[in-house]
Amino acid sequence: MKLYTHPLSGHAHRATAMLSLLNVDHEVVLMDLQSGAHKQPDYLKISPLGQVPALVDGDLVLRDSTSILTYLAMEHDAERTWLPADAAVAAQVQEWLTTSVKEVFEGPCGARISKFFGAPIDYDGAVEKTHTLMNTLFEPHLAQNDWLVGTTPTIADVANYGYISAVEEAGVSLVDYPNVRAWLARIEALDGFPKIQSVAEIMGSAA
Ligand SMILES: N[C@@H](CCC(=O)N[C@@H](CS)C(=O)NCC(=O)O)C(=O)O
Repeated sequence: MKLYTHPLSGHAHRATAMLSLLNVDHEVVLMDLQSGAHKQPDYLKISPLGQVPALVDGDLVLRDSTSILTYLAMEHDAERTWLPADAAVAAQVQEWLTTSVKEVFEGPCGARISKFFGAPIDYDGAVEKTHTLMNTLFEPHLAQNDWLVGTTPTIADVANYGYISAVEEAGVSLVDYPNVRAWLARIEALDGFPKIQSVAEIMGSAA
């Protein structure tokens, strides 16, 4: 299978992390976002919105990070611990996947792309949304639980990790959220888990 990706993308990091955690053999296609490779006709056949990540496995084409997580967990985890089959647990995982694409996208991801990539997003608003999200949802939940769902890591943790982990680089302190920081460290300690790279590291190494 082929993963179309870019190291600056927290969305793509979800797919990269899952492939690594499950030790799935794959080819990496690095998309040059700066030159607009993701908007070229060939790539738009794979991802009509011109976004990374995308995963191509035979005839299957997936253009969305959380769908890639679902596919990999169902297809490459014989134990089904990353996406348990139990209806209630699977629904709880879905709840957190939706949080990752809505509230985490608007808060932590918004702060990052506003600060570093000039996205037309209100930076202060994204910072405020991040603190609200940490105070109302993540910190209280993680004060009672080691993982977002159940007692072992799932794709819910993988989906939410990247942009929250990267938010301090975007100027939003997590100092008031010790349980969130402990959860991030637990994820990073998982066998095979690749930490998300900082913007400074990637821009530095690209220079
Ligand atoms: N729903 C998609 C969104 C992916 C996404 O927004 N990717 C960004 C990079 S983080 C992108 O490719 N942006 C380029 C664009 O939208 O033009 C997913 O979850 O994979």
